[in-house]
Amino acid sequence: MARNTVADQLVEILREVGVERVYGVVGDSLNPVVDGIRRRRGIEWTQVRHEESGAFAASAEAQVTGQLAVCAGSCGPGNLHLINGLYDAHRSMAPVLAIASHIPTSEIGTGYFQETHPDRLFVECSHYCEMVTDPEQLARVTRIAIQHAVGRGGVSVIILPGDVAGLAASKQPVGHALVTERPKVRPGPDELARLAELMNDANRVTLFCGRGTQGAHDLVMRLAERLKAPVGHALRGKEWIQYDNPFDVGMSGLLGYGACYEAMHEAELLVLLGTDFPYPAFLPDGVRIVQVDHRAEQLGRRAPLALGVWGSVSETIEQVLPMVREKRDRTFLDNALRKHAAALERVVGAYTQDVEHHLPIHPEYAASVLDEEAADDAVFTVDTGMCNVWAARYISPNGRRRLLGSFSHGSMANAVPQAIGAALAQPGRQVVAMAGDGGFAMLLGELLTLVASDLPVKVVLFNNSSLGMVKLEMLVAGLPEHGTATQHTDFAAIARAAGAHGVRVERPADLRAALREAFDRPGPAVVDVVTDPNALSMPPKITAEQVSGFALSMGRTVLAGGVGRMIQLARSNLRNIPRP
Ligand SMILES: Cc1ncc(C[n+]2csc(CCOP(=O)(O)OP(=O)(O)O)c2C)c(N)n1
Ligand SMILES: [Mg+2]
Repeated sequence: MARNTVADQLVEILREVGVERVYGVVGDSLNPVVDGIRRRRGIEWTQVRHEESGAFAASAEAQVTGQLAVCAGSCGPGNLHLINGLYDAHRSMAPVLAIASHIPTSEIGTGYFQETHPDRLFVECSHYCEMVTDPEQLARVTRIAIQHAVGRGGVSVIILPGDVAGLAASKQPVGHALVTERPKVRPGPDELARLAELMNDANRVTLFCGRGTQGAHDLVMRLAERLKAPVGHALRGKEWIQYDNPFDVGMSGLLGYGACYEAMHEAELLVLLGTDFPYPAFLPDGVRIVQVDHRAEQLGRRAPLALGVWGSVSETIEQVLPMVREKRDRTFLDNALRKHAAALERVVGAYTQDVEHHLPIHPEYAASVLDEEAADDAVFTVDTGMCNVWAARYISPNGRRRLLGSFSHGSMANAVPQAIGAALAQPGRQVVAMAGDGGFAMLLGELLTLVASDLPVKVVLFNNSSLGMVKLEMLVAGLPEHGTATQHTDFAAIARAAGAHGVRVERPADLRAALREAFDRPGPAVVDVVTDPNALSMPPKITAEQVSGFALSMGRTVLAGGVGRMIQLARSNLRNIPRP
């Protein structure tokens, strides 16, 4: 295609780096870009109903493919709507490029119709945020933006006034090899030697894993075997580390379970692997802490370190393993495995009693049936709220499934928009959105996107007619719940009216068949599961004040939710403990 406008040139560069679609909502100032996409083969304009969804979708696409994804918003309110999704993408380190079109250059600074300052607005949620005012800038700024998003992992924003987008493009050649793969970071020899020394000196070592352990499962297991170390994880590490793990002691954090907290606190040396786990309150005082991360700026953000190792997790373990002596004493590990199994045995029955008849349906039951019925390589997107808890406890990772959420930014309404991005990026793969009724309602327009684009996303709605997570938070704080109830809504009927398959499930006995049917049918489906709003879950460590506050405002407490198939892993790990 002949390059003629600045917008065409932008589209051309996006195609060159493999971008196949741009998510957004059209708008006057964006017209040259949308028109450029219409005329260019190999790239599509993907219409969503809210720009925030476009940013979430791009983020999910980037997270499942590992490649750059793109969203766009028109001037003023159009691109302003991107912001929450961009915050999420940025904090998820998803390489996303946002095109924010802008008011005419001649009007900037005059309080013109729809005027905002995207160059100021998006600074905090991006690595790079620059305005193009001259055609000569476009190619270079676009490349720099892409390199920031890919290289540093996160968002770049190009601000393009509509008049500039429509100008004739520069005649300068744009061809340029862009770097799209991130290298592994190898730590310095001194850090590696010191790391080995700390590991060799400590009798009790615990490994705590985050998202940075992606692709390092086997190496983490080898290190744990060498050190006889329990292995726990943060929520974002779960999908990479919690399966086939003979050292598993569960998860720490507000949604945690099992013996991870104890294993971290009873260790002599705690090794944080690729995690920016945000809760200092769950990290131990008086335990030596080592942190390994490929981003130097993350080191020591949450706890004082005995050693910070600037390196990729896999590269660090590969380099350090030859220097680490095999420990013979399994006592610490075996005790942690026993505690973990016992902790899970205590709660495994939490929801299972008479659950086939319990009305409304217990959400933990719904999550466990979903876990069994979903495909082995399904992508689960999980709304912020109680769905996070159900996913953390019931969705069994296996190295092929994916689990996406708004785990760092914690925004509601992420699940369906993220599912749009995952479904478009990987056609043929099962995509399940675990949505809350509050989250689903918040960006309900995307139900129409699912239908319009005929995306086979299966929305499993945990419909408790409640902003349940906040209700729990209020109870924990000793406050009477207020503003958390929402009206009963038949979302299945809404789905059917929109043209999707919709089924409302009120009886537990109907759940499995409803899920199977939704999975078997082509196209979008909403399985509206009416769930119990009083099914609550508590973190494994809560303070006395929290407990009394909780008990004060609630006659009946469920101090810990159940766990799903991970009990089988815990039980089988017990069998690895050598008999005396
Ligand atoms: C955009 C946004 N607004 C508000 C919140 C605070 N918040 C966190 S979870 C939640 C309730 C979510 O309700 P729902 O989607 O129904 O899920 P549930 O917890 O009931 O399962 C709220 C209001 C948030 N995290 N994000
Ligand atoms: Mg709810």
